Amino acid sequence: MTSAQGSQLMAALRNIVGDCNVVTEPKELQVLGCDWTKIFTVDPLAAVFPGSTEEVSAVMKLCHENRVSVVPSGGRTGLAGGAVAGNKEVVISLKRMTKIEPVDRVGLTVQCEAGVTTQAVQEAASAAGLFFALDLAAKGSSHIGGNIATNAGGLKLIRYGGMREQVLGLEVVLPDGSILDMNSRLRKNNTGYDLKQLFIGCEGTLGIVTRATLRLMAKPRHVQLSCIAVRDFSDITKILTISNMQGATITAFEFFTDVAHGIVLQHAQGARTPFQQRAPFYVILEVEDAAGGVSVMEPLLEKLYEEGVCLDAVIAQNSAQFKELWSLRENITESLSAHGHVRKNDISLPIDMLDAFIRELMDEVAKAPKDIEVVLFGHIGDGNLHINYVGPRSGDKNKFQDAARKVEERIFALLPKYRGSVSAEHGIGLLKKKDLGLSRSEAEINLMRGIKDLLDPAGIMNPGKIFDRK
Ligand code: FAD
Ligand code: 2HG
Ligand code: ZN
Repeated sequence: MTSAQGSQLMAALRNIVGDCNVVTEPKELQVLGCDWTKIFTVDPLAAVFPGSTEEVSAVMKLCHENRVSVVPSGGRTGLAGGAVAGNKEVVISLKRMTKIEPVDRVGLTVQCEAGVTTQAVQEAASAAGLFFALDLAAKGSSHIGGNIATNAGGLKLIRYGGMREQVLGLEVVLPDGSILDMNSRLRKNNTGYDLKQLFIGCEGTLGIVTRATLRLMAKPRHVQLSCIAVRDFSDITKILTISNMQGATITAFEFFTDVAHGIVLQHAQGARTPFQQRAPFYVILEVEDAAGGVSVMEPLLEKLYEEGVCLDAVIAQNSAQFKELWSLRENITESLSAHGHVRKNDISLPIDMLDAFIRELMDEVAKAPKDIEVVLFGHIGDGNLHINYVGPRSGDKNKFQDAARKVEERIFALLPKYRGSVSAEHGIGLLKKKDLGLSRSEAEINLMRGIKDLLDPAGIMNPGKIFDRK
């Protein structure tokens, strides 16, 4: 693009969204063109903040006519490089689109614009006496549009499903600027292909989500939370099996290693271990009380002690302790970033294969260079393991990434035989493009490419994410 064409494009963008909603200042663009990964080159042409679906549509149409690529951007908490603009793209940030319609208490739905934060939707539901089920530590920053585009999983998937399960309807702006209204509030609608599903988890490669209708539910029964100290990884799956067989309604089943725990204690303000003696693993278990407020947690923990799978356990006795226990899990990501250079994996396995996989994983971990700490945690009740490689901050960032990649490759190579996934919930983005073939067949990837070509023949919609065009 010549500089005259560039200036013309900027003037046209300003004309659509207003002068103050176009950013071209390089320092600001370094932030706006990046997500949480911070390891990829960032080099956007501009960033724009449309205030309505019509403005998103006009921006998209303009970019389409000029064959300028775009990167949709939400709260930029993504962990796969999906919102990174590294090739003179226009970043389209939905941060001004934050309207939430009044909650529908009969049908249990709420409609909102895509720039609303996850937490704002939780709060709107709660203020109406209802509940929005998606929950993740990034909720204060992540947007509903980003949650939809990544099909976010989070801390409560075991009970309520992921983002896909919360979406009833969507409005999407397609790469040519046309508006596709699939924003129905129907619970049941078997009228041909369910097209909205294509856009959930597409990482912004097929269109821009501008509005959604989300499913709400009655507030859950009172829940109890415990943190359980565990000797051996295999005891974690035993705890899950026993909890299932006891008929517990599990609302969260998370785990972390003592290495993760130590890093949180070091970096998260006010963090304290709830145990006198540290253990190799910890489970965060949240269960609903039975009808009539009868505690399920206490008899369950007794059973776990009896079965010898629990070294020690604490139950949160009040809301402050509840928050404190959760923060031991929720603060891991931020604490790891404070600790050193980080490379992240987000894999999933069939739950009954976890023990066998972990044994093989530990063999690989033992072979890793000594200055790479391997930190394990995640939504283990969903078979979702977060593996973080952490290197000393004093070391060279690029050398660390190369060394961690080598360990990661060996661990990824274990996945196909378990039919595991290289990305459970964070997506492929730029980070895992090379590894897509480990979890998806050639036939599946070709079909994905066909869908991409159909919806985005000009190839301007978040190009280079998930896969490259042939
Ligand atoms: P962004 O990072 O801005 O973008 C993510 C992707 O979505 C990009 O490909 C972008 O192009 C696309 N996109 C954004 N908005 C739109 C739109 N309106 N239309 C189309 N495409 C769009 N993830 C989980 O699944 N579970 C967790 O438990 C979890 N915990 C986290 C905890 C922390 C501390 C952090 C930092 C991240 C965590 N994440 C988790 C990852 C991240 O929060 C999720 O992927 C989230 O859904 C991203 O939302 P966002 O608005 O920040 O999206
Ligand atoms: C979580 O579960 C997030 O806390 C982040 O998905 C995981 O930092 C990570 O690897
Ligand atoms: Zn997670």
